[in-house]
Amino acid sequence: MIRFFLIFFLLLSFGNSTIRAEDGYRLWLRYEKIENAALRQAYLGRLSQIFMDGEGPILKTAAEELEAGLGTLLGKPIPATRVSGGTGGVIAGILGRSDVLGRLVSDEDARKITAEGFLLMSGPEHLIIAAKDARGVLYGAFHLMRLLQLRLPLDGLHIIENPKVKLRVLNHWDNLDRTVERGYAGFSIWNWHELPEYIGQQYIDYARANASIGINGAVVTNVNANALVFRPDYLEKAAALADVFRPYGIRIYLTARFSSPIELGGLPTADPLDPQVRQWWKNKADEIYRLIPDFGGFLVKANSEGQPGPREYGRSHAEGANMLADALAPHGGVLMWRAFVYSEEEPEDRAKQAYNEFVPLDGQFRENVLIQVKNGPIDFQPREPVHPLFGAMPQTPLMMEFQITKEYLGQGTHLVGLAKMYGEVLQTDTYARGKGSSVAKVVDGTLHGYQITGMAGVANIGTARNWTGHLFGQADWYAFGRLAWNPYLPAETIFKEWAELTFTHNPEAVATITDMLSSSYETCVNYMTPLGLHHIMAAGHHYGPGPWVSKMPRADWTSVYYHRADEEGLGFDRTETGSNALEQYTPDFRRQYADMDKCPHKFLLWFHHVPWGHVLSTGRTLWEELCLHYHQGAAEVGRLKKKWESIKEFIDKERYRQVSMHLEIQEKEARWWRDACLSYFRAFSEMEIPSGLEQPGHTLEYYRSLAYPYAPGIRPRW
Ligand code: BDP
Repeated sequence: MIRFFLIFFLLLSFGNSTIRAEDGYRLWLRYEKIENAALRQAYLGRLSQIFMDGEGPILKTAAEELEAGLGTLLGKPIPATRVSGGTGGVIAGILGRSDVLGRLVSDEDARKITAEGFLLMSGPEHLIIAAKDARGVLYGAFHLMRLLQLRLPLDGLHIIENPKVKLRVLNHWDNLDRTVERGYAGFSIWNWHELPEYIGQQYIDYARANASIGINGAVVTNVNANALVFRPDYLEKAAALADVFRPYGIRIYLTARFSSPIELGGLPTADPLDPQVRQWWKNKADEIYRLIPDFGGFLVKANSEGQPGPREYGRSHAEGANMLADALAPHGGVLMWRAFVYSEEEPEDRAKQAYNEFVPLDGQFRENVLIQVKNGPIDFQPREPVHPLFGAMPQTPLMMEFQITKEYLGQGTHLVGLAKMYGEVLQTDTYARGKGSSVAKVVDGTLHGYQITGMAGVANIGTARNWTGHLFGQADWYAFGRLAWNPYLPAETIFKEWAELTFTHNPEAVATITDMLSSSYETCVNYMTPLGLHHIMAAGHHYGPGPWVSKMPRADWTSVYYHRADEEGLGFDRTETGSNALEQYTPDFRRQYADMDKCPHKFLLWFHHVPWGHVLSTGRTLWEELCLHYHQGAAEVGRLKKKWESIKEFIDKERYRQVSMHLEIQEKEARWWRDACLSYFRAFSEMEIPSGLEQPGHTLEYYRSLAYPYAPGIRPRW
């Protein structure tokens, strides 16, 4: 009997040896030991030791990461030493520091490497990581370990990777009290109260994770800014974070509240042309750089949603931005000024505001200013056409702002692979310089020759043990980093990488996860805002449907403003007969959307008010098509669940369960979206939901009565 149990338990533990308990904390950096002995041996042939050519904090990090990562992957200590002339092993370093690398790397290759880029090249018994700077070496080291994690061969390796975008930054909408605006993964990881003395392990692991995907900047405070962060004691706290980030090649940035000179400095004004105000900012910048010599700069939200700004003093956004840019310039800092502005007076169409405000200012900004533009003209909706500013400001570097946190895309409970959306936006042609003028080319600077370039992602990170709350939210963080490095990477490539790094090497499971991520974006759009609908979420927290929202302090915060449902039809006419927002795009772009009958369906109701009975190219009426999309979306979530169930055996128990539970919620919420929206719109169309489709389980009154005062992520009232 005892023997029987022993054998039973042995079998049990062997059976599970490849699937250990996991809680998601290790992200995509799990470095599981390579099981295949032959493959391990093959790797060891080139990677048995590490020689570092050069020194400094970032190179030290690279050496430590390689030691730890390769050691775990290969199941054997891989020691790192200074380069000594030996050749077997990894030889990593900065070109031109000593002649060891110089001898191994051709001049032609060396010329091709740019700032932060790297060369990864294998020889018979060695592997070279060569770069022009320390960050490049670190990124090369992580790239090498990714190859091993993906079990890819190193024979004949010759890769040159240069980042296409210079500033690859996360934007944390984190408040100093640790609440996170639009955060669904717990509280802020920055514990300001215990800083600067207490350095949480999570800060270090955060920096590692970012460096591993090429992120080189973090704005640690909310765009709805608090001047307190400029108080000397808070600056010391920020300096402590900067010290953690520095060895990982990450710079810290802060959000600057425009009225800080009043609130903190006691000045009577924050007018950007006032000499005292200008001096205050100069002094503040000097103070910051004394503490943080590599401080990145400021991010500013001004004259938007109640935030103070230059317009209060009759000054332009350029005058406001330039004042701050001048304070930062002597230290090499940059100023990221957001284009997400809309004036106090309600406009005929909010989608037009940023363009109207900023295009006339093209060329008026200092050289160290970037204008940070959201991907679409309204506000991170599930699907928006690209922002008309992309391509319209050739003399001003525009940087992309994506939202990684899913404020409008299912928040903490829906699986939606955002890389698909990012890719769709980046690949869109603006036609600014003729065909082929993609948004990616605007952002990477090649279209207009921008000197600085950037991409920002509003972070989805919090104190949740798995960082992002929804485990698949990690894929969005990962994708953001990879796309900021290379905006041309296909979403599927990223998903596949992430699936394999995060879960398993089983090809079937990897393919299934890739497929789940790839299809989930369209699915979500379908059950939330199909056919170009937008901004019909519940008010305030934006959790769940709220197409009936009609009473808010401003009309352009309501849903009825955006969907314009009436007896006649549905949608916002943004053509010549309506707000003519379409006019802000180039003629070739416009041509695709101007005609209701030719407009791609995904933006139909964004650009047109379409009669309910209008027959679309599918042969169905608008109403039928709307019903079908909502139903398809909800049904797809059921299929997502099935796909996940089909790979259960390849996923560890804990993470399997996490995702399963979220999929249950998503399915319930997708149906809620479908039924609430169709019940509401039905009152206008006066048409029935086609009989083959499931009918809403409740009355419209019921859906309207649902209230969630404690839904997460709302901005606290200070
Ligand atoms: C909106 C959010 C709001 C942010 C704002 C912004 O609802 O919380 O402050 O964007 O980007 O999406 O400034």
